[in-house]
Amino acid sequence: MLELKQVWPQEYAARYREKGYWRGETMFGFLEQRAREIPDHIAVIGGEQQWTYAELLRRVNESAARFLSLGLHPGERVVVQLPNVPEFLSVVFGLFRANLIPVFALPAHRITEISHFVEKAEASAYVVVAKDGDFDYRVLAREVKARAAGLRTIVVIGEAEEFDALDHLPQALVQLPQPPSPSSIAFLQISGGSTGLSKLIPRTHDDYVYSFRASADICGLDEESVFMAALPVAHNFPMSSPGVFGALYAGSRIVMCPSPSAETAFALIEKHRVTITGVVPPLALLWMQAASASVHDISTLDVLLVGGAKFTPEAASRVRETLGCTLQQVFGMAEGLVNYTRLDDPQDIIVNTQGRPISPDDEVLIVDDQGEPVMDGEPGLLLTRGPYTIRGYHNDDAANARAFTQDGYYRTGDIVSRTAEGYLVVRGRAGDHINRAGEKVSAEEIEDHLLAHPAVFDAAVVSIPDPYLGERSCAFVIPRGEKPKTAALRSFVRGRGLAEFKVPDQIVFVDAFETTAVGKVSRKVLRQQLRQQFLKTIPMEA
Ligand code: OOB
Repeated sequence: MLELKQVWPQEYAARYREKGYWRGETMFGFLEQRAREIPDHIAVIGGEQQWTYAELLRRVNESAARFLSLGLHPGERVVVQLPNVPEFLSVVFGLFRANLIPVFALPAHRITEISHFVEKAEASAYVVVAKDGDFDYRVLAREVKARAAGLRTIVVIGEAEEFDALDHLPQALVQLPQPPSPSSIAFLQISGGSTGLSKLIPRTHDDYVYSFRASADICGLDEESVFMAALPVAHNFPMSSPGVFGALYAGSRIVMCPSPSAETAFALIEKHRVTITGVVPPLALLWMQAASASVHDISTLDVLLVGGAKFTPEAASRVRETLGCTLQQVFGMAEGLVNYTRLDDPQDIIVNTQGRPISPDDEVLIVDDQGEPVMDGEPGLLLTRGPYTIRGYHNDDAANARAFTQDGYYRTGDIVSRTAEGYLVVRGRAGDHINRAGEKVSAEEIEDHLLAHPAVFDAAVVSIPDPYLGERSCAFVIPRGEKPKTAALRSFVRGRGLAEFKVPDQIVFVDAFETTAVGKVSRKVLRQQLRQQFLKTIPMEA
């Protein structure tokens, strides 16, 4: 098994400790402490379940013992694919307690993504819920098992069929391990995947706890707050910005929302008197539209975080009047850096910027194509390093060579400008992914799937502005022989076992791609050309 590590140069690590960012807290340690301090406070509500902090801790210890009873050893990796249910917390903190390493998959991921995570992380186990809505994760688990030789165990929450039911595993005899080093890796998060398949992001206890402790503070969470997880909780935004982890750190109450539709979310906001939640821009638009006709009283909501993709100033300016709460923009990434507008910022900053970094020690460089810093107000490429931004991906030398500078800055691929007050405005993106309602889709990954179809000679996937999704994906395809049907091609891609959000929204057949006088153009230039042509000839609603 490859070692998991994340190493900051000595002098940085020393500074981050000295300044009190890294306090030696661990993922399990802070929760245990909270359970000691406020055992009877409600920690999480989901469906019919409601657990206090003491109850959550009891379940965490139980699931730690149960995972170890399977013969899993500290340091082994466990792919976790769970929807927004309270068990997400008992499983994940149970893994932390057992010094096992969760790898966070999204509920939408399918065989292609899951087997990639299992393989890249060398995972020994995979945890799923039996069913979520119509989808049966045990069917997916069977496919994963058949494909991933190294996977020893599949653990199911609920009716397990031939797999191990977490609740039925023995929990008595095992000795739980000593707490891990705070500088060790707590889990693997997944990247948005700008080139090819998602990369694995090793985050340490020290760095991650800092990011959500500080986030909880910036977002005003305390023991009176009720945080609702509306987006899939395995994503970095609802997990830690301030997310469910920030909420637990602050001793708040969590409400697990099974679907982010306005209907479901508003009903839960009313029922549980939710004070703060976070959504992606397309959902914010839907919620704003639904609010006036809704029968639910959502007046307890104080703060709506919006992030994951660009929120237009026009939409941002309507949040207060339509939803009656303060907007907090958040611009973050699973690799680290997170920016927030502050709750007491003037309206102009809240509406027109994507916030400023969490930490005084977040270093932000905005440079031109030559790597020279640009002036305030000018757009440039965002590079960053700091006390919770990674210095490298797991098991991916090629990606590391591309994504990090010699002196350890992460190349975010985002084009931003900085205001005189130090706030960032997202202006665009240099990389070739589609930001589809906050879900990142790699053009290259989808092109590879299209190319596997016998009737596809070549394919280029680009992002197109979309009034609802922010961006949608459009695949330009040169057919080989007879043109395939659009629906057949989309279902072919879906049939390759991909998250639904990656299936091209639109397919345009063309006879050829332009070449330059010199010959073939790069994929990047080709995608740009196709996008420009498309925008010139086809109206946005097409
Ligand atoms: C969040 O994390 P990821 O890893 O799924 O995606 C990161 C990328 C950023 O590099 C940027 O391209 C885009 O998502 N993004 C935004 C944005 N927030 C994220 N683009 C424009 N405006 C924003 N407000 O998406 C994420 C992680 C933590 C907190 C919030 C979002």
